[in-house]
Amino acid sequence: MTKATARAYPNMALVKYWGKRDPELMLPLTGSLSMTLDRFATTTSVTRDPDLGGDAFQLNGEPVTGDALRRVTRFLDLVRERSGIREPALVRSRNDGPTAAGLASSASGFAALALAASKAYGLSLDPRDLSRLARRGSGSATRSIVPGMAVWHAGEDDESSFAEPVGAPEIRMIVVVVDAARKEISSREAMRRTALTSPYHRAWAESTEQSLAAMLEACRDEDFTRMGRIAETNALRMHAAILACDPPIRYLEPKSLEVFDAIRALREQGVEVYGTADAGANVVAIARPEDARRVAEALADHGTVTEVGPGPGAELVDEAEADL
Ligand code: 2P0
Repeated sequence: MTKATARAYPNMALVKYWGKRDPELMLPLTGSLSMTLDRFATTTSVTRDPDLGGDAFQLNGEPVTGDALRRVTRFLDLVRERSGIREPALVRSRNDGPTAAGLASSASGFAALALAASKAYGLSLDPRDLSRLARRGSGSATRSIVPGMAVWHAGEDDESSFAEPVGAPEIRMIVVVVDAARKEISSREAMRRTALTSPYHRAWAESTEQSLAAMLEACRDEDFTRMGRIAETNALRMHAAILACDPPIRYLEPKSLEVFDAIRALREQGVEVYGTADAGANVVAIARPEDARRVAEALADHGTVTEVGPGPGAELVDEAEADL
């Protein structure tokens, strides 16, 4: 096959990945856990073409050059190395929904690219090896190969650092977009700065290992309350470590904190809901399915709300329905 098309969805971490032990192999400082979402998909086709002078990349119909193209090429080089086929490729990709939804498009992007590229270059990878490959593009993409709740094992080496499914009670997430602007400092740069300058970096790593072990227990016990508490604490600890960088980095805005306050107010009214936030100002509420609508209504004053549930893992799709 010389062409393949794949779709993957972003994920939202309940125990965050924030730091690399090995930036070359993309081995993380700690394991992490997330839910793959059922909205905001990325669909990507990869077409091998020996007549191209080099790889080409189109995103939402527009040609992309510079660093973003180099990152795609470096990723395709890994696939070419494994397949022994050296041909360049045309990569066409489309992000669904609002691009600045505050959701990690690099996770869905590299998960879809890993599957489409591996097929187009004739590789047949099982989910574990696909997850290891996606990891080399972007850490969070490791988890977007997997449907629903996923744990990414930190691992010891390239072999052992992959994501797999975890049994857990069904939850909903209510994404509250308070600021749709593109963030100024990338996760990659902020992670690096945290490792180099934040005095809380080591404490972050230690507490996250404990949080992940506790979260896996809570998932197994179907204990929503414990899952929510761990997720909120872990997110705020990540932001605390980031705030302590030199020079400082602050992703949370006054509006973000207002959403965390509104979430706490809902809890005081008896609705069990918890908050999390990634490397940006937007906040995500975590609720039981039966409470999701009430939470969405209560948070609608603070920003644009979207309710999301557990979504599928990376999958091959028909080029004709992909509308690239
Ligand atoms: C996560 N984030 O666990 C954490 C929480 C953002 C905050 O993974 O350098 O875009 O490509 O591995 O995957 C964002 O980091 O960074 C991220 P790279 P990535 O979802």
